Amino acid sequence: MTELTGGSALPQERRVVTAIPGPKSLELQARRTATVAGGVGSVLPVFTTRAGGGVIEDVDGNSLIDFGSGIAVTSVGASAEAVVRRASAQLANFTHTCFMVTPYEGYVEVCEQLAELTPGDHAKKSALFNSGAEAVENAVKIARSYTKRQAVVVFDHGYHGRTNLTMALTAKNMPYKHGFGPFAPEVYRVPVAYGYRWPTGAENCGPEAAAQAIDQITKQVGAENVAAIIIEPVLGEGGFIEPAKGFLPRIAEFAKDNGIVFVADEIQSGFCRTGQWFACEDEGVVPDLITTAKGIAGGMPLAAVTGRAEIMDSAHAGGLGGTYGGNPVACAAALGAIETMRELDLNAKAKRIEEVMKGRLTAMQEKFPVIGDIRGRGAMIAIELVKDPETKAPAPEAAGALAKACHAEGLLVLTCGTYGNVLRFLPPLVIGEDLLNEGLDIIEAAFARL
Ligand code: PLZ
Repeated sequence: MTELTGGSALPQERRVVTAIPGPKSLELQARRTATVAGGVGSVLPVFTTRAGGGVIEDVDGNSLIDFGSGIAVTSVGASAEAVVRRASAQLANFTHTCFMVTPYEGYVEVCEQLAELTPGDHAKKSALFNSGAEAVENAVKIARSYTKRQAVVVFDHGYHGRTNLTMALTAKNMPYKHGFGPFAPEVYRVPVAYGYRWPTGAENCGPEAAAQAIDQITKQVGAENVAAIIIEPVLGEGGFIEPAKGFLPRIAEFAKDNGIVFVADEIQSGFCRTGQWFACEDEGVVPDLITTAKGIAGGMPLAAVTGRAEIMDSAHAGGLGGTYGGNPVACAAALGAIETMRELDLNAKAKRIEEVMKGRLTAMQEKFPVIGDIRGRGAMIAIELVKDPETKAPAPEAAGALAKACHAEGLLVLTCGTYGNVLRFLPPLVIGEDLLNEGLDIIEAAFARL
């Protein structure tokens, strides 16, 4: 594979010249602790100076291999040429007018791109926002306004954000919800097809889980009361759970049959991350609404709700918006990111990353039984760690120790999962294959030492 770094000028190499974090990072961390609220965490407190391609440089001169992409954001790299060029030009022209005051072309162009790239050939419209949580909140507003119903159905292990409504939609208590209630009403949670942990086995999981979910919706909520069903086509924070085959199409069909707006939250899984523009394409599911953020704008804050024109237009004029939604610099960055995804064929890159990672991880699983499951698609790959492959008892300590060992060697990895026992790998799609393999070498050595 050639080195396609999205135009980053940074040397694409791992370089560890101090302890990690190094002395300058530790100094900054002390200042940070004095002034930054303790509730805001950091996975690895090395302070960044530059980042691009597949690396992050820190204040101590270390260069880390990036298997995190700032939580699935910098798919095109953190300083992609087209993003920097277009956003810089926009910055020089104007930073803001507020689209609700005087509009500009970039916003319209992003909506045109979204209409083209999202699944389905029906008429589509979009509205732009700042964060993923805000997009999900607006999808709920739009679905309620369209259906004149109130209930929202979400799934076990789901994650949708940290605002009040999206905390209610999110499954996991710690750290997202604990002590922050009361939560928004009319939110109902049903089972998801988690093949690895399904009692009767992964083969039966898709249809069985769908039947259970549908039974709960019809019996406990009433399909006629449901405005929206919201699901991540690959569940991200919950542990990179790919719903077992058949589950998503069945739930989408149930929604269609009952006049429920089916919302795919593609905030983490979208924009080439899984080797397709959107993960729901894998089973040919066409959502009524799609929420996007993260990868859409190469690191600038931008989010969107895109969907069927008649649903999107159901909110009254002036009912949707926000001061910064679809900021012109963020829109310019998004156009640069989308240009990069097309030009470098990042879907193909993501598929190649999957091939390399799954090959290496499968070989590791044979040696290290702590690796219970390998899953995910494209450059959204995870391993679930267990104390014993038979009982599948979660091993969050092992995940924490592994992540720590990787960090010390200059490889940034993240954990996730309801049980905290999943190591997830989200490299920028432009990472070079040498760096990818070097990262996997570090993971393998860390397992050997565990
Ligand atoms: N929906 C599917 O993955 C954000 C959260 C990190 P915001 N995921 C990373 C953290 O601990 O806060 C996410 C997501 C899905 C919604 C969101 C929310 O997106 O841009 O963080 O609001």
